[in-house]
Amino acid sequence: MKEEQRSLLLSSSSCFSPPQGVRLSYGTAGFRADATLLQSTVYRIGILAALRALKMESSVTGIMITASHNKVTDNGVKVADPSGGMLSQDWEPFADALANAPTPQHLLQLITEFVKKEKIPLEGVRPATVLLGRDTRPSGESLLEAAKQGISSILGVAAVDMGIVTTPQLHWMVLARNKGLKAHELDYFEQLSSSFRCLIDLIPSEGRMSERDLKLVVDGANGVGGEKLEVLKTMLDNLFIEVRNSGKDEGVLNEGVGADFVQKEKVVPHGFGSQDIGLRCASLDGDADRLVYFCVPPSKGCSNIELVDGDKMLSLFAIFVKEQLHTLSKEIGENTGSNYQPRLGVVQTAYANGASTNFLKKLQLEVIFTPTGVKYLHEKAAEFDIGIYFEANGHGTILFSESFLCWLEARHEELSSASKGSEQETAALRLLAVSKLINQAVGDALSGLLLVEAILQHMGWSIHTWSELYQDLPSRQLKVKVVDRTAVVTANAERIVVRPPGIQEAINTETAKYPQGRSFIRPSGTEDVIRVYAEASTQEAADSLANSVAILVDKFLGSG
Ligand code: G16
Repeated sequence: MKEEQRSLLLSSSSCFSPPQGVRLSYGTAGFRADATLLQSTVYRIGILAALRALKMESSVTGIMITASHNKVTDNGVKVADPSGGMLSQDWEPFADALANAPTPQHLLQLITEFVKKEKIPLEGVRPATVLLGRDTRPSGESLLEAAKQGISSILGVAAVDMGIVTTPQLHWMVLARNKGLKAHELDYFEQLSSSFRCLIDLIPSEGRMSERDLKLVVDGANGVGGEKLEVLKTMLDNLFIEVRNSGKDEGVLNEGVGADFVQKEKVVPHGFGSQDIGLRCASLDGDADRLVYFCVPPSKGCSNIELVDGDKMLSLFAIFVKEQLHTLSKEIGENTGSNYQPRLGVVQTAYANGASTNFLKKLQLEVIFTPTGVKYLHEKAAEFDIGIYFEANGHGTILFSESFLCWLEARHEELSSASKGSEQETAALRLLAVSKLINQAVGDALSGLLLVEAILQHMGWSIHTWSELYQDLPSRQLKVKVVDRTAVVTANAERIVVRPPGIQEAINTETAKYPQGRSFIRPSGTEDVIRVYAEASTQEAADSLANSVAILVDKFLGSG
């Protein structure tokens, strides 16, 4: 490493000392903590993102300053790889080591060794870029400055501030820039609105919905998603969106609002109530990478909701994609079509409601399980020609492989010259539009929402028809604060606990008491808690099982 580079790193890092007595670790989606603890971590992640951009042939990477669903006083940092996806997992230990290096000298040594090991070309390379974005948290501005300092301490790497954006917008921009495409926010909105329009235009006019059914009320979690949706909705025809909790008024980010609150508590968010009975409603999370739908049923009192979660979005998308693939494979007259059978697969986690997995299997889909965290689900989904992944919390997308898209485009050309307007050509067009609408980099609440809306209009379905695809098993999620959450070690895609010894047997004994009982625990990677999940044949049973397992967690791990 050149002397100029060494002294640049030493002088800039001396302004960012790590917090005393705190060990930060790279969790489910990057680092998260109280915002006051994060200046040095974010500065150091700036260095990491710059090195990653240089390593990957001077490409573009990204940094997003957000703590997503966590409280407003927290913040965090997520890294977008050149693919637009999450940081490659083999760099996570380096991220951990960087965040915890006690002095500038230790930091420099770590970087020098890593650069050598990874053969990162520091000198004489083409310039690389890191795109920066942040959500609406007040602490975001100064943390973004810290990230900029980190990036500019690596020679030859430029930081480009994209301002306040959703997490998926930032990931989308990184992917677009690396593909040599236009990557501004307006390009993102135009791509989403034009592919949505294309899907709507392909619906036969006799199947069109009435104006009332085209209304959607969205809870923006008082965050960036609501703000962006206000812009996007002006570019849409055939959909009337009313945004509430858009962050413009008094409301606090994620407080009694947002997808995480709605999905976990199963109650209406602030600003919703009896006036919404019968309407289709949706909720975004704090950085708009998660989406859930709900409606306020008249019978249960308006604080309870009918939840339509990520599992149901996965099911809806799977039905639609399967239908298009089936149509595409049909023969047309003399044309026997293609023998190519694309592989369609779906990916879930242990949180997936048991009823959803049964439903997907009945559709004869290949269902794969991974641990929680889109980084795991995304990786698995990318192994299919079309891979659909969703966490029950509403985080997910549909991935199309490059080879499948090439085949699809060629097939569409063939069909449009041989049988323009045929159902096969329309199916090909629909799949092409879906691949443009749904974010190929990461789960995206805004693009997911438009795809849900387009499919519901295509099917002529209400939210109730969608919700009734299958009946969810009643479930309950709880959080338990313990002395040390890292004492819990899981296996088999987090479905069993291997440490502390004895706890899995105790969970099994409790679970066996409940018909259709299932329960698991896992340490959260975004909050300092153990998460408990339980499902059973009735809500009372699911609540009781979750409570018993929470007591076991307390007993085995000690309350924190
Ligand atoms: C992040 C991850 C998700 C994960 C969630 C909760 O979401 O991207 O994949 O489901 O955290 O993780 P945990 O249960 O480990 O706390 P977000 O929306 O908070 O960035």
